[in-house]
Amino acid sequence: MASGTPTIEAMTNDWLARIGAAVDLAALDSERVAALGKQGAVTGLLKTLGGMTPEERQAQGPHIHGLREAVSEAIGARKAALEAEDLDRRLATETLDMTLPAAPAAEGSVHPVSQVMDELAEIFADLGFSVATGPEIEDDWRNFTALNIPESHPARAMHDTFYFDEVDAEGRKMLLRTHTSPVQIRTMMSQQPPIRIIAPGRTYRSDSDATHTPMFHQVEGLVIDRGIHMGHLKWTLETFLKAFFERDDIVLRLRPSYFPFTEPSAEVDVGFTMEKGRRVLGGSPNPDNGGWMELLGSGMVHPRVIAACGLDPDEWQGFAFGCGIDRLAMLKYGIDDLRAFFDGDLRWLKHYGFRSLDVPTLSGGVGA
Ligand code: 2U9
Repeated sequence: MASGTPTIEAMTNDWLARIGAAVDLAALDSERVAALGKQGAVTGLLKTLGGMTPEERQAQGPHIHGLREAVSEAIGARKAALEAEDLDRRLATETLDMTLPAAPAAEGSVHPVSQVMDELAEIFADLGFSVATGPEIEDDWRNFTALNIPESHPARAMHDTFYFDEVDAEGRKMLLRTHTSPVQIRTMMSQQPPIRIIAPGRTYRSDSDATHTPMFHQVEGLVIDRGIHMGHLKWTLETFLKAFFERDDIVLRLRPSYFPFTEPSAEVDVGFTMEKGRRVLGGSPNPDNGGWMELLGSGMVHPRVIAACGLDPDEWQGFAFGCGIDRLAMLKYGIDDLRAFFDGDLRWLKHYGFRSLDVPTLSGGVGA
């Protein structure tokens, strides 16, 4: 090595001193770049090995590589020391207030239709009903024939029901269920009475305007037992509606009607009164300050429907009812546009939605 050129040992000492003197991580990184970077001094020295004779390389190589290793190790050790100092300093100076509330995390919200379905399940569970579900694609027999709906009934028409090209074993087109009634048919075919179920879910009809959407949500209820009569039907609906609308002064009116699957059949109206210019369910309706709102359809299950499911109608009777869930949600939560339910507008959900961890409002129960 030429005279005046520092020895490897002197260079090592010099670099170790510089590294030891680095006051923070940024200064240490500057030393790392100055020594080991692409243009660094130690890197430059390593490059000189390429121009040496084999003998020179054998003599100098271990020293130069030793320098590089010593510098690398010193940088690693200084880095760990500086990081530890930094942590000690932060632990000594920073405080953590464990009593502060956690920062709010972004969370989704429960759709009003889902909320109402939860409430329905809870109210009817208190009355001994369980929730039954079934497929949305159904066959003609379960959706129409078993329910005593005649071949000529307008509901079967192509323009009212969504049919598929696929056919069932009898060669009849499969369809999107037009009500949840096939779920009750399936239950009656597979379980022995007594039966107490509600069947909530999506239903489909070829209908679209301000008050109808092609997909809507329905809940139907079915009770099959011995000695069931209209009194059981009225008490059940009254108890349900009082719990759902959280008012004790709900008044019901049963109006004679006609459905193929029930006999006798009744529309169920609920009395409303005007409060601050709005219709509110509950209270004694009089023509000056309220009226009747049609809310449900109901009736005693037709003996032909009971027989179609393989039960003896002389032994088993039952009542059934049906209601639109979207409408229940609109009435309870003051929502006035049906179509907004299905727009998927997050701003709307933020306004009308429910906190995801909310339990249905009626967790106190209605049986007491
Ligand atoms: C079986 C036997 C009887 C279910 C019933 C209604 C009356 C009814 C409508 C209300 C508004 C449908 O959503 S809506 O358009 N439903 O009026 N539904 S009785 O009767 C059944 C169901 C299944 C085996």
